[in-house]
Amino acid sequence: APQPTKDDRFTFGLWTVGWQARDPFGDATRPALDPVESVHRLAELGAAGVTFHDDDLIPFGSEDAERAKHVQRFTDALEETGLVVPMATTNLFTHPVFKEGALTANDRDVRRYALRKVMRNMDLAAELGARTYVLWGGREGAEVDSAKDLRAALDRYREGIDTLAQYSEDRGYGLRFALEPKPNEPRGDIFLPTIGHALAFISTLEHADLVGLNPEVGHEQMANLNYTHGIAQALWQGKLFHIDLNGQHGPKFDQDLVFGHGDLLSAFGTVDLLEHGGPNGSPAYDGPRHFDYKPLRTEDIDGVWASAAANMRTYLLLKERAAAFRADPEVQEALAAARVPELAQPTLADGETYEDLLADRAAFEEFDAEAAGARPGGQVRLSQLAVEHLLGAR
Ligand code: 3MF
Ligand code: MG
Ligand code: MG
Ligand code: MG
Repeated sequence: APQPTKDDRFTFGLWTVGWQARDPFGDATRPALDPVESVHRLAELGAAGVTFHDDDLIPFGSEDAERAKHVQRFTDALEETGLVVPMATTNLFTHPVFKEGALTANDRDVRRYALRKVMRNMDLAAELGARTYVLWGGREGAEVDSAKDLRAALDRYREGIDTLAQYSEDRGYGLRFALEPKPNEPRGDIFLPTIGHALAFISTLEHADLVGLNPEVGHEQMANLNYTHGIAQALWQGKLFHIDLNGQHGPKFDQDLVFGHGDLLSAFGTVDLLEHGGPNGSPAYDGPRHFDYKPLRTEDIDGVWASAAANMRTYLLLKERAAAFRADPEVQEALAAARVPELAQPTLADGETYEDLLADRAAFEEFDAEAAGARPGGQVRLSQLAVEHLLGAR
């Protein structure tokens, strides 16, 4: 079985393994985890890095001296293990101050406080060498449509993100920002609910070049969307800055299952895209493979580490299966039979104009639509080949 190493670039949020399994109906089932222990355990398991919200590392409201101690212990652990921090983010959702929003709160004082909270953690992120800063707007939204000026909310969202990007540039932090779409939970409706909404929003920013996406498997599936298609468009637009891998069983609450423990065939498609979706079958994405999952509430602390390992093992198994799928001559033949490679050919020939197309009688007047409509699709054969590779039957 494949063993994860730092070369695989697997990363975990401190809040994932550190989740105490408090949910809206029940108390914590596990004790708090020391971030320093998480760093050591994740390193032993083969992870390359960790990510964090400010409050995962430094409890909300800590005094400066206390804050420095937390940072020092964490930095020591990173040094001891060689783990890196490629991404950091801000908790703009737990404290009651953010109950009505953060960057888009009606209350201007709250918006100014939220910006300061992000900027302070950007300072730390830059100090720790992070390249990406994630913004998940969990409280940016509403339950009551009339309680929010929706156009003003988008103005303020844009203002907030442009201000943060300007801060990073002026301070020389060189951070890239990754917006994380989610349709709902905790708000009834969250702004920028899907990859598509976020991409459209980014195009309006002053610092559009510095802002991309951190799409999460479960979030897109909660909106009944195809995650692989979503990240494919983000890649196509050069906007897949980071990724939150996990598992989800369709549109319901945010499950944050282990990667592959939800829609497995979709996870296969995602890994196939990430690892083989680039030019000539090269990887399409070169950032960290980041897991944003929650160890099930039923698990004890040993189960936490087992579930962390499961994410990486499942990814590597899917990577093996995707490589075997791509290398299988029968798959290559089935792809050709389904005319998959033909889609890369431009519809108009080099130099051809629409006038030439209008003059091409073979394209229309003499085209046999009945015959073309009767050509075999070959799609089920490809689907079955993928299933058989996934099952290890080939
Ligand atoms: C919630 C999430 C968030 C974000 C996190 C990272 C708490 O559904 O996915 O996790 O991923 O804020 O930036
Ligand atoms: Mg999530
Ligand atoms: Mg989730
Ligand atoms: Mg996430």
